[in-house]
Amino acid sequence: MSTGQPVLTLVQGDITLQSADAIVNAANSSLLGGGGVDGAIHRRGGPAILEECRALRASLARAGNPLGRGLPTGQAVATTAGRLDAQWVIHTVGPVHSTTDDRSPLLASCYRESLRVADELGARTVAFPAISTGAYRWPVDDAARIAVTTVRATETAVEEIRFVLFDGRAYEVFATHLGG
Ligand code: AR6
Repeated sequence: MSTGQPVLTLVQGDITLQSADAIVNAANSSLLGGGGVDGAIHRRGGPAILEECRALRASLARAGNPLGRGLPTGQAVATTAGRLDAQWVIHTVGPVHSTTDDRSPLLASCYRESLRVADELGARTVAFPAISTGAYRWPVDDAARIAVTTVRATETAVEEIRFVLFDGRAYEVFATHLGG
């Protein structure tokens, strides 16, 4: 596996309209869909994604997943991308932000594990949303710092890592961290 430095790029918009080898979903442990990016990916990608998610859940249960509740926080798995302009969706489960315990290693793990899965698949371009910054309430500035420092520190054969931010403020915050 060649491990040059990936190019980090930034786009403001809807991640479901991106063209990439793999699009990362900010999912939840159930893998059965939800709101935010997750809802948008399932809506635009169509039912094939949910079908594979159900099969993955079943195999996680058979494998004796200790939590017995699907995909643990910080891990990642891939499915088809259905009708999205991508080959795969990589589903990862971000941590809910906490003011009492530091869950940043779990957020970093989402980026690292997603890139590990991307490498296994042979993906060259990977689009990430700002994991945990919506329903899971992670402050965007801290989430952007963790995202950027983690992908910079991860060895990967992925050639382009694209951050896709829905709103202008998140875009500006990520731009600051990428520029620094
Ligand atoms: N494209 C790009 N970014 C988006 C899009 C989109 N189409 N839609 C929302 N965002 P969230 P989380 C941004 O809530 O915080 C779901 O119900 C959004 O503005 O999607 O990891 C799951 O099922 C925010 O900045 O993910 C889980 O239960 C960022 O994406 C839970 O929410 C992440 O917001 C996961 O929460």
